[in-house]
Amino acid sequence: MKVAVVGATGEVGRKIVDELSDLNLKDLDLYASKKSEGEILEYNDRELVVKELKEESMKKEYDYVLFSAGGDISSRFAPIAADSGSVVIDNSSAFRMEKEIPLVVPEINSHKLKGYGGIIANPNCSTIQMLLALNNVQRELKIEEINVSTYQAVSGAGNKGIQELISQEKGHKVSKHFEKEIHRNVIPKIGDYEENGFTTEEMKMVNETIKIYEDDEIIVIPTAVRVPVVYGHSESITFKTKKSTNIQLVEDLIANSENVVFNNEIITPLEIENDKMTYVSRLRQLNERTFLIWVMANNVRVGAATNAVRIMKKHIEINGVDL
Ligand code: 11C
Repeated sequence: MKVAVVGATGEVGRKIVDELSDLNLKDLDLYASKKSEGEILEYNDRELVVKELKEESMKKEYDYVLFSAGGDISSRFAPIAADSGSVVIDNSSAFRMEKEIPLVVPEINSHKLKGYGGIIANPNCSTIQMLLALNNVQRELKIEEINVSTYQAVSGAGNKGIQELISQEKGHKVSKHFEKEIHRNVIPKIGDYEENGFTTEEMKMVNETIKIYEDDEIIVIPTAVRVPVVYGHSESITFKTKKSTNIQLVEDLIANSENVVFNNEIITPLEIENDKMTYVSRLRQLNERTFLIWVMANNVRVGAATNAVRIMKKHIEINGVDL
């Protein structure tokens, strides 16, 4: 099987390469921008040399090409790869809301992968962990409304976000990437403002939820906030079910959701630096339809690389691609 990773030297790209280890691919090409050309990345017991991404490189037919190099690179190069016969798994927001492009969290809507070739979109990190946590609740009880506030790590903005926090921790005051100092601070704005006053990050949570759950009626009310954490997005969620229920049933549904750990012990971002599970705790009940939870996951793993590689593995499983 032939696989390529585009954006291999980035924060998510490196994690994708790591997550592909258990497949022990013989044919793995790594691409990045010219400035990373020649960089060496370890893959199992091999050293792979990063190549510069060119249109020609995407004209080779790969079984899978995983993109994590931003929306502009995906918009330009992913269609070339798809037209050349490769299945593309794209981590950017470039194609997510296109009607014919599946937006996939395999534990939730893997049926979208059956018989499908072309571009598959990987959702936004804060959406993925929220929908994984609520997956079984939505299936069994249907959710009327999700009210969510996020506490998002700086790595959501890539390595430059991490570097900005580290440099401010050392006393440098410059804020280049975040519009306010992030060290010892919180910033209640991720992305740009849209006309309705919500940010692009918040509207991703609204629109992607409707598409992934295939539920036009579900209401998502988000506030997205950046916090000075390196890895791990946290979310305070209040949700209202359509059917009346009880706290024990909600706990059972969450605890039995795939790749979700329900645990009322407090687990914090520092403890999940390389973790692939979504953690749910602090379950509380307000009334027979309203519940509160705290959700946490590693944003560059569960929210990006792990989901991308899970899409690829599920696509292989469903469609029987030879390894
Ligand atoms: C953040 N969620 O934490 C963003 C990063 O659409 O894939 C992911 C942006 C995206 O800043």
